[in-house]
Amino acid sequence: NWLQLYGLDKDVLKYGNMNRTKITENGKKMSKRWASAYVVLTEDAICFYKDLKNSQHSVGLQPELSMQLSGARVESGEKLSSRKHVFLITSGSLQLLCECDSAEGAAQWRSAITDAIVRLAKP
Ligand code: I3P
Repeated sequence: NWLQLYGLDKDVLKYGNMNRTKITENGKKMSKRWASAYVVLTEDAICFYKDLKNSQHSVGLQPELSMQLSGARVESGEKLSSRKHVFLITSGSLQLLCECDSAEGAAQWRSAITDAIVRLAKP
């Protein structure tokens, strides 16, 4: 199945498509470059893969970007974009702005990511 294609050995809590752009990396402000991504949330990380709709080459694909969720934070990103349905994930020195195609979708992602962060913080 596709989980094995991705070499994932962790439980997948949520997956789907969204757009994303880096806001800061290594604490440095980036110029925005939105890209569509296939996103997989596990218990300790959120991984952004090249959008499968735009790629026939899924086998052995590594995530383009992955964020560790331990100590991460999720908040509204509305001040950072003219787009609707956005939220910001901050993990270490990386800030990623994510855009979903509906308010409901964004709320579901925010709550799933927040739940994972809270679980990781529990002793
Ligand atoms: C940016 C591009 C982004 C936009 C950004 C623009 O222009 O239009 O999509 O972000 O707005 O600067 P360019 O392509 O010339 O770099 P949003 O889509 O999130 O609004 P910003 O400067 O207000 O961040």
